[in-house]
Amino acid sequence: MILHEKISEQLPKWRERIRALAREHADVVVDTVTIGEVVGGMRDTKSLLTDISYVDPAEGIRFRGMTIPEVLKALPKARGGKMPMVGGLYYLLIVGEVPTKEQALEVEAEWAKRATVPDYVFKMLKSMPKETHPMTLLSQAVLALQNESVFAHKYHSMKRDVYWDAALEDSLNLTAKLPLIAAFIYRMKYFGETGKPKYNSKQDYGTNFARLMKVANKNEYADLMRLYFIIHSDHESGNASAHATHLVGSTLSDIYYSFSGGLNALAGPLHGLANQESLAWLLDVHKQFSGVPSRDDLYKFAWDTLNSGHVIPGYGHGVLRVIDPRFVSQMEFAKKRFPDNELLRLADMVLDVVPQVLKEQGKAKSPAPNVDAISGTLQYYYGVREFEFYTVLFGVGRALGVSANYVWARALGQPIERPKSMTTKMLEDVVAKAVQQPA
Ligand code: CMX
Repeated sequence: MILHEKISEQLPKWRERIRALAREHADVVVDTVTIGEVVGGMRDTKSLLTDISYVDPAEGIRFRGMTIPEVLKALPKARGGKMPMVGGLYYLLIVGEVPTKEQALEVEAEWAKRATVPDYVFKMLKSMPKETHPMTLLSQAVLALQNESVFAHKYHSMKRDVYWDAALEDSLNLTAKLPLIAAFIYRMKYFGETGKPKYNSKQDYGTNFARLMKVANKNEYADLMRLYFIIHSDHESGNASAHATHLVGSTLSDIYYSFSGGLNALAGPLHGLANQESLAWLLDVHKQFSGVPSRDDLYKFAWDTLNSGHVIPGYGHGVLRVIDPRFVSQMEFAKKRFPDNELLRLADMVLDVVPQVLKEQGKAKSPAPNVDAISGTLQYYYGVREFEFYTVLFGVGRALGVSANYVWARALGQPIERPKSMTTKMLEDVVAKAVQQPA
């Protein structure tokens, strides 16, 4: 299969580059760790290696060196749509080159071949209490699929240098099954439908997902979801869902165990949940003012939110210091398709007002919007209005990036993660010494 061939071709060169770094330059200092990093959640500590994506604070995400606008322009488009095929993005993440249309279609065909979910997974989902959170259901379904892991079954009989091959098999199987599982969870939980979803091999990833979700405007929603899955796929390796997947995988747990761990991280309110909070905030404004308020009223509402001790969801970022290009691409999508929508006009006004309010408050390092400021508005417009489901959509997209990283981590023999801890007393001793002997 095409992804196997491409990795085989590239692997010797990559292995040699990493080995040379470890063999000849292990003592070269990249950065010094500060006490701020030790006590502050390792913020910005340079200690992870990936060539798949990189977040530049002044520019945003680059996938294999390409910005989002470059990716959207360069990747082959889906038939009948304006957005690229998700299969082309997966090829780019894994191979590191822009695929031809045929190569992107080959990945799509691989997914179609593998897109079946064993009955026991659906049975398990159906047996869960009705109120179970959709992220719990998704994580459980992924974990249940561990039973199918090629990597786990072959582990004792394969050599280390082919781990990546089994990892790629699993990753293709997992990513192929996720649209079926996510759409099943949606239709079961909110509409009581439990029929077995079927993938259509004549349709691409985006269209299959839109059809299975039963969204009325299927074609536009398919295009939205292509864009959505692409921009949510990866955000380098330090974010919680990517890092959790990487950490679990570093023990040679297979991608099912690893990604289920990643999903559990994504389910946290500080990570994947902000998209629903952001839409809820917009709807609150809309309700309070019975429509789009005046600029002055919105300004006051934003200040009231801050004064009541809450954050304004969808604004600010841990790394980015500019407007998130993932926000921009979604805003452009919306403005082209439903420019007169009231909620969109409100989101636009928020974009004008909130950064000013955050600047005046002077706390947030970045007052600009992040990806979550708009993604819920788009889902809401197309009729997916069950907020708590939004993180599941994020999860389906995130699988693409973390599984590509998982394959390369096995290919390059990345070791088990084991950072070192210190005690508070040790840190205090370091500080005392530094105070006695200033540099
Ligand atoms: N509204 C109000 N206050 C904000 C803020 C916002 N949107 N963004 C940052 N701040 C505050 C922080 O709470 C912090 O206050 P304290 O010093 O009182 O703790 C201060 O500004 C400094 O924060 P920061 O260094 O700029 O940002 P952090 O790295 O600590 O946090 C983030 C980043 C995203 C959690 C934060 O900006 C935030 O809470 N934003 C709103 C929630 C949100 O949109 N989350 C989605 C993130 C997207 C993603 O995960 O990719």
